[in-house]
Amino acid sequence: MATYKFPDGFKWGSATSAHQVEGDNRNDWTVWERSESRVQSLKSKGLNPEGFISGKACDSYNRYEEDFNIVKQLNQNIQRFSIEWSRIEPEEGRFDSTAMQHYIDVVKALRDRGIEPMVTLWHFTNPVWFAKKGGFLNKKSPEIFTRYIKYVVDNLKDRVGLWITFNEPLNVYAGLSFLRGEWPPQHKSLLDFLKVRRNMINAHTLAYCEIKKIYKNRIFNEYGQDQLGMSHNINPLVGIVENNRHIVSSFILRAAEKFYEYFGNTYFWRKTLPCQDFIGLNYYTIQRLPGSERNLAKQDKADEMQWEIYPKGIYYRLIAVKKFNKPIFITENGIADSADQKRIKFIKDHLYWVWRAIQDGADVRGYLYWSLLDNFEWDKGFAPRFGLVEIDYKTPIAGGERKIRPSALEYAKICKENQIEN
Ligand code: IFM
Repeated sequence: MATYKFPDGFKWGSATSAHQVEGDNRNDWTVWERSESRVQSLKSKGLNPEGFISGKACDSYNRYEEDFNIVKQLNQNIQRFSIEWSRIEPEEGRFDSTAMQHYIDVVKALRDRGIEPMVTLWHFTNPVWFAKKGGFLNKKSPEIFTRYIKYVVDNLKDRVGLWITFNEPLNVYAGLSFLRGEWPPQHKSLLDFLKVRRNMINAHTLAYCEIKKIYKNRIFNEYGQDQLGMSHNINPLVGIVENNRHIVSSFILRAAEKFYEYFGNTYFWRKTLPCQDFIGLNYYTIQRLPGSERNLAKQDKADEMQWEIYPKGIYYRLIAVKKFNKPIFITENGIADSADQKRIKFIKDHLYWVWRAIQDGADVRGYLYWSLLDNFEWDKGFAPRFGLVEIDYKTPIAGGERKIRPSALEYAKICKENQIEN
């Protein structure tokens, strides 16, 4: 068995998002979850709509201290969570100081436990008033979003040093909501998909400039100025990740691959890189074009999502972004595995490739497993279990009983020893 040591100061943690764990939110998702069309569509597939309504979720809005005690117990020293815009600005232009105080307390609770907060400012959900104005289709959305960002950052500037403006804005949110029409507002239009992407990029750029003004070059983390980034989902196409060992043979498919890469990644980097102090990467699986499928062995499939497990993909992506010379965080990587049989191997195999990328020059500063807790997995409801901590939703206590999974204890050992054995 070999040992792979990570650089001193490497951050080890996990991540959550507000809508997925907090409970009792009131945003465009909660409206959609209960809408007649959504309920009917689930029923027509023989599914019980109750399992697809976020409701109390994990009740982390009230139980965050208990959750952070677990984080501490698991030897993690960084925790990524998100702020729910609809709580902070429940009506347009009205900021709720009680909600803000809540998040100040959340950050304090992390700091008190010696855990670095990484704060996401937007993770898929919008206030209802903003959604009614068209959300990120609205030309003014960059200004509207930045007004919210300024309020939050101003309140947390002395306590938080690592910010993420948007989680997976282009490939996941814009794609699922405006191209495939699967997520709210289920608005399917190529043109509007492109507009949403452009507005989100503009919103990030504007927010970046404003946050820089608020910080005025003061430093609130150990990374100096590296304080603001985005989390980009990088599901690569397999032909590309396998370093030009093209599995797809036809010219058209190769062209499609190039187009996918440009649209999914190159365009994003080109537009946003100057306004990212660090790069946040979310990596789960790969995509395959017709012609590059293979018969997956059982162990190569993630149980609940049917996502192919492809650990080396994280290496290819890290090497691909190394040229940008920016610090990198793996802001998400995880597996839905209720039986907890594949999770620790999944983590170790991915960490091995992260380690290899570091040896080959990628400046990776931390790894955050998705997710700390089982939670509300968007349109898939509560069934997929990504958590290091199992939530038993059946117990009468709101937000369910927390049960630390065996893989979490093994991951805790890695966090403590700053190394993996594989
Ligand atoms: O649960 C999501 C998260 O909200 C964003 N990244 C992918 C995760 C798993 O699907």
